[in-house]
Amino acid sequence: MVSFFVLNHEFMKLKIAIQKSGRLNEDSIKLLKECGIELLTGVNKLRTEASNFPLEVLFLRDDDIPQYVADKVADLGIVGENIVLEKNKAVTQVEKLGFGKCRLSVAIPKGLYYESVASLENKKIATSYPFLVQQFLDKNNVNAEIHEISGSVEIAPGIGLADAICDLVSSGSTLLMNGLKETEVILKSEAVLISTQDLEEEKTRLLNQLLFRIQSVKRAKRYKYILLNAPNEKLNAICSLLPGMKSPTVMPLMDEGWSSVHSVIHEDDFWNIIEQLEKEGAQGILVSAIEKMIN
Ligand code: PRT
Ligand code: ZN
Repeated sequence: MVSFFVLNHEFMKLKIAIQKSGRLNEDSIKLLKECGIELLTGVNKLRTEASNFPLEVLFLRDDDIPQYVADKVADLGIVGENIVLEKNKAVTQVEKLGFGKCRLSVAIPKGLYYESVASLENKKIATSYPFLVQQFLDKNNVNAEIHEISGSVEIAPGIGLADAICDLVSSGSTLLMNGLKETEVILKSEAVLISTQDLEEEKTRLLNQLLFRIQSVKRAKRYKYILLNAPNEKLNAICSLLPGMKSPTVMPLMDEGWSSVHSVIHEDDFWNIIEQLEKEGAQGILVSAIEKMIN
């Protein structure tokens, strides 16, 4: 009995569903790779597994991922928050992943007058997101007719199918090309990791291992490694600009009176700090990407 139990654990794998093809496919695979997970490449286009982590990968259409995860066919999924919220299935959002960023917006023909959400009263809105649009209208006490279409939403006003649209926007060029202007952002979205509710204990342990790696990769992307030379009399001023993870590393150079300073800086402060470092007399400033950052 005991040995069966052990054996069962040994072969337990997490199943993760990712997009088969489309905007999130490459970044999802890249994220797993950055987490040190190597996927076996075979002929099977629907599933594969990792060679060095107990993980099986299912390739699906993004719209189907929340349902598969809710039904526990997959334990985890990587999908846009827009799809998770629209499908409204019983899944848990575990972590935002920092890619696939976009917004779900209402847009109307450029020439039309628009004052506020109330301008949508009694209008016809074409969208692939009927649930989220209805939620938005209800929240704003607006009555409008939702016309659900599955693609090419942006052409709906031009062909007389609707007065307005609600669709995903990233650069805004699709709206521009179709003579539309964005009037309301109803959701800001990015790819998220979702999991089934009540994941069993052993799988939760594996999920936590994966999550630890994902968070280290995400943290590393927000920081840069910086290396510079500083005259010793300026060390205090320069080090106070570079608090680093604990404090900067300072090492003497062969050149008398100079030190080498190593630290990490947050991308938000990057240009500001670089300018101040130069003003304080830092020289030979080198900046590089960090692959993983633990804590
Ligand atoms: O085949 P499958 O069903 O899996 O894929 P799909 O065609 O439904 O989805 P896909 O691959 O287009 O998008 C997958 C996910 O990427 C979406 O659910 C979002 O979470 C995310 N994402 C990020 C986007 C965009 N940016 C985006 N710009 N999804 C779609 N678009 C489209 C938008 O619908 C519009 O047609 O791009 C156009 C607007 O882009 P801009 O740059 O012109 O504003
Ligand atoms: Zn889709």
